[in-house]
Amino acid sequence: MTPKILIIGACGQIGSELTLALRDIYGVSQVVASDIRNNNPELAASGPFEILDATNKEQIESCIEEHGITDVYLMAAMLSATAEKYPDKAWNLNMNSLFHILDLARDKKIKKVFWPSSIAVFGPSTPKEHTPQQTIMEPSTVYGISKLAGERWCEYYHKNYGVDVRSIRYPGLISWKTLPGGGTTDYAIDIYHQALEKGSYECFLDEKTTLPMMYMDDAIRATISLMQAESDSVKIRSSYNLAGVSFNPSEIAAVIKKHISGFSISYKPDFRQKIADSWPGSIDDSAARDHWGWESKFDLEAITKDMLSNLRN
Ligand code: VAH
Repeated sequence: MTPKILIIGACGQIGSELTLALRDIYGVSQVVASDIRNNNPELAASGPFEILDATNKEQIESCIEEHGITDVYLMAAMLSATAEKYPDKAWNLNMNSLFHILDLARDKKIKKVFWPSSIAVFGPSTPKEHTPQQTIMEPSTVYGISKLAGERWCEYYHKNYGVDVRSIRYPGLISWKTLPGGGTTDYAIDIYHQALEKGSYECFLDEKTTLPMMYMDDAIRATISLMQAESDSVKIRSSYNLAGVSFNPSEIAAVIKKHISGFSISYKPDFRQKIADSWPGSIDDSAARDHWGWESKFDLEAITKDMLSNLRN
C-alpha cells in the first residue's frame, strides 16, 4: 500500500532532499512537507506544505488526521554546535518532538516512523576507529546526549509497544542544496562555497581532525532503503551505524586543490574543535550492510566533483 508521508523539518538539510526524493518515488501528493517556517519557497511550492511546530503534539495530530498520514519522518532537530549554545531549547526540540511521534505510533495513529540519530551518540571514551555498532557510548555534547536518549526510547517503544520505528546514525552530511545549519561537520560544506567564492577557506577545525562523513545522495538512499526494508530484517531498533568516507580538513583541501588550483586553506579552531574531538574517526557499518544491504557509493573525489559542479551551476 502506498504510504502517505509527513516530513517534519522538511526545510532542513536532510528534510529538503528527502522530500524531493520521496516525492519522486511515491508522487508529490503522497508526501506532505512541513516545517516551523517556510524558508524554502521552492519546496513549499512543489507540493503539499504545512507550517508545523515539531514540539506541538496537537498540531501534529491534526495534520496527521487531515492528510491521512501513515509514515512520519521526524527530521527537525537542533544540531551539535547550536545545541551547545541553547541546551534547554535543544533538549526540548530534539526529545519532545520524538515523544509526540512515538506516542502517536504507539496509539496506532501512524504506522511507521523514521528518526535520525548521529555519530554524535559516541563520546571521548568510545573506540575511535571502526567504531562498532554496540560499544561504550558516553556523549559529551547536548546534541549527542539527546540522540543517545532518543535511540534508547526508540528501542523501548519498539520492544514494549511494537512501534515500527527505524533510525540511522548519520555521519557528517555534505550537500549543496541547502546552506549549513549549526553543525560541527559543516566545515565540509562551507569549504566548497568558500573555495569557489574566495579561493580560500579558514577552517574552524584543525587540519588533522578526521571525522566520518557522507554525501547526501548516499544518506537519502540509505534512509529510503531502510524504510522500505521488510520489518523483520530491521533487527536493530535503536539506530544503525552508517559509514561513507572519513577524512580530515587537510585531505578535503588537497582534493579541492586538484579542481581549483590556487585554493588555500588556513586553520583557526574554535569551540567546535572540542565537539569534533569527542567523536570517532571512522565507523563500522557491517550491521547495516548485513541486515538491509547497505553500500555507500560516494568517495571524497566523487563528492568534490558533484559539489563543485552543482555549486558552479
Ligand atoms: C552536526 N551534522 O555536525 C551534524 C552531525 C555528526 C554530526 O550530527 O551536528
